[in-house]
Amino acid sequence: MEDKKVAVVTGASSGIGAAAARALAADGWHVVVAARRMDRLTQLAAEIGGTALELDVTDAESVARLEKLPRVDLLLNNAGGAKGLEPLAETSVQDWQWMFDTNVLGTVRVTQALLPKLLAAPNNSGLIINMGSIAGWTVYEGGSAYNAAKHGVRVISRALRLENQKIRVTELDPGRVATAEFSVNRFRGDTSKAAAVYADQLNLTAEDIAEAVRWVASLPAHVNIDVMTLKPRTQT
Ligand code: 8X3
Repeated sequence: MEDKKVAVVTGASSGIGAAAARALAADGWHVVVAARRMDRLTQLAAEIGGTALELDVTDAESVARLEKLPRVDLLLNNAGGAKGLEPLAETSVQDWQWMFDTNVLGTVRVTQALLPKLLAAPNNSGLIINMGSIAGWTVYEGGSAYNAAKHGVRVISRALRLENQKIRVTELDPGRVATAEFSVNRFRGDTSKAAAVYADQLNLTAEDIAEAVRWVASLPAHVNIDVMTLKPRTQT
């Protein structure tokens, strides 16, 4: 890793995570790309000169392996997602558990594992960027569990910001971003339902969010961007 600054990106095997890893690497960061799918990660790490690390944010033992990284200056808590779009009365507790385990507890586990390294970053330059969502600010039909989980991420971002003034904490809250997997996962593999979410609409791309990550990470250590909401122009 030479003496480059090190960024850890969770959920880096696709979508916003992969795009953010590429953008950070292009800006000179050594990026540790972490996720479950090692085949994709190995390819991405080779492309950007980074390190691939197998990570399941729902598994404490897997997360504990992050503690062995010698240096971490930036953590992008990006792993997460939605499952289902049913009214609350029809949701399954398993889906609630999955959404809380990945989005909320995944963020907590990874943050706890890497906080000591982030606090040790030179000149208080450590930075945590949490991937929130406009779902953390509003509630929509069928979104109860995901909305609750992303509201939870926002509480985590605010608590970390209050409690750790030797590092910076930013939450990015994207609206509609057309990525290959988010809606396919939400609709349990139904690709035509997933495609309909973005059809005939102005959408953001993963690269748009990656550009925000790159910019926030490029700022000097005395600047904290607390929250940034990103939407396509026509999403109000
Ligand atoms: C994803 C955005 O609007 O589908 O976080 O909840 S939305």
